[in-house]
Amino acid sequence: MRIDVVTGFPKLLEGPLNESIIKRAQDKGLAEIVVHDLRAFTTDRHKTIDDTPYGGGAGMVLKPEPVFACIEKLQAERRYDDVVYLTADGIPYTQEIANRLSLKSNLLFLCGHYKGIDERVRESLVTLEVSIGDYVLTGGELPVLVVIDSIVRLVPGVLNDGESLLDDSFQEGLLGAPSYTRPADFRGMKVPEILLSGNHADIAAWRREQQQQRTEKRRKDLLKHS
Ligand code: J9Q
Repeated sequence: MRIDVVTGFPKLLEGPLNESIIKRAQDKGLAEIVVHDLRAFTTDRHKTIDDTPYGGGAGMVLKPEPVFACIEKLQAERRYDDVVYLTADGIPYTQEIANRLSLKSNLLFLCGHYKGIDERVRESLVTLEVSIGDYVLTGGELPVLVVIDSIVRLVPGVLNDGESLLDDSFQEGLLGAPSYTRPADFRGMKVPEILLSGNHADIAAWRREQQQQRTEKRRKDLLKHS
């Protein structure tokens, strides 16, 4: 899988993409992630990527010229399955969307400012608009990291046995069961006896029950509809 990211703030991405499982995925050749600095596509002395909004109002809007120049250059090199824009007014991001995107070969992500990008970019270049939740952020860089993390871990071969996808509770529409590690007694707080029993069928049934109870108590919305 090849992932390109277009941003005015490449340094916000480089640290997180070069650590842990995402780094390992790239080292193994399972994912290639390339970050592109929008400022490299400006033509003025000050490398201006944003401007004030027409009609007035607070905040700045990403200018169309560097975004078009960057994305058109990339699209001349390969065909993208989707051009994804992270925005608070996008469709809510879910595990189902992550599953679908993880099957693609070429994805291009565009990070906007808090006030967004010129609407003509969205109309002409963007094919998928997603939101990671209902809160205000300063830009699309952190949401892009969330989405890339959720996708890359699903690429076959990225996770090792101890990180198995089979344990992803969200794939079943449930919250996870509680986890414990040694010691079995920490300051008098004991690990549930069943987890020490070695009876794997009973453990699986207990965990399933914990997942049901937690989901019922904390996230009734997950149990409805689907
Ligand atoms: C770019 N708040 O918020 C939720 N998902 C994405 C976003 C977002 C934001 C500001 C800028 C994306």
